[in-house]
Amino acid sequence: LREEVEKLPTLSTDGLRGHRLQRLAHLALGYITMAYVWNRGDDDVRKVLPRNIAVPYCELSEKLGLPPILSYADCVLANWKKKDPNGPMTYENMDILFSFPGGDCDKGFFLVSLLVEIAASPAIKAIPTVSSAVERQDLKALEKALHDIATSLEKAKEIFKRMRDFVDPDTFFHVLRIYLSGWKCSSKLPEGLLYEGVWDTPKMFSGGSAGQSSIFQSLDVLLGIKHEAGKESPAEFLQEMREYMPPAHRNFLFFLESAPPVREFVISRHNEDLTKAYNECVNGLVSVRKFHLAIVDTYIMKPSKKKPTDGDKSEEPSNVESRGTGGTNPMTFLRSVKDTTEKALLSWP
Ligand code: RCN
Repeated sequence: LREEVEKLPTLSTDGLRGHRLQRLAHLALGYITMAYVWNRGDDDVRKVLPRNIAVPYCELSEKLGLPPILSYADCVLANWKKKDPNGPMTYENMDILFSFPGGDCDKGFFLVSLLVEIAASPAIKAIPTVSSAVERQDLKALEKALHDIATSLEKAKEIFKRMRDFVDPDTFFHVLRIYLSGWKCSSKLPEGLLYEGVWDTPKMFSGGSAGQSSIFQSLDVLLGIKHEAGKESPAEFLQEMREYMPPAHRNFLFFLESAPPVREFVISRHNEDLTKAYNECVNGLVSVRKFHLAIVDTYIMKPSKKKPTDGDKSEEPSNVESRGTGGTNPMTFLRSVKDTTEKALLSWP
């Protein structure tokens, strides 16, 4: 593959007309880059991305406001099509555009993630309704909008459960996880990746992570859930992951920070139905996060503890074994995020 990549011409990005074509090209270059760096997923890694790929990739990344690494916005949000264009957006009627080795593991992982986003999208649409209800002090409208968010979260969790039907834990851990890894604080590329012809020094970028999804970050901001702060804290990681989102998502989160404070409003009203509706949303998030913890246990912790079988020389050193795709310890991070969410529940009376 590397030989073929090195032979590719340096393509101009000027001919990519419109956002959709640019996003598609960014996705393609992201796949080429991950494949070039990680190759077979063993210790034979490359620390230099050749200029014929690096130059158009970084140019396009700049235009799109996305990082020059495969992100959630690429492999999940831009990596799908409908089989029958007139059919529904269901697993059965969809496919991914680009794939990694490991059979259908990538399809299951990316499409289920996408379907979770789709199921949670009514919650995003309810956000302006929540804000205006708080502004107008319309308790009934607020209660209904919060209830709609909770319902949408329940549906998202049901879809999330399908991950177990389509994604094999060992293939995820040993194959797909490697290709989604980044080069920030990476033991394999400790200095990062040199984008030849673009920068004189190597640059570090994180691998894909669910923290790059704007849905759950939006709901945290809306509900006034503030994650553990400090150096290398969940709050810091989540803030950093915003840089990996499409600028429209990043800006949405930024403006949401100054929207009317829902949590304080609910507390100030001492209204049972309203408090319950708020808690229903928080519980919806807790429930998704508990399930996410179970998924991390199945797909990262358990496979990382398995003894390598005879002849399997590709085992990694133990310090990186339990890492998720984002490079952080996913268990510690998610547990803190889940605990903070739980603590946001309001007591009644
Ligand atoms: C795509 C989809 C995902 C994740 C990463 C990518 C992910 C990582 N939790 N989710 N669901 N950790 Cl790149």
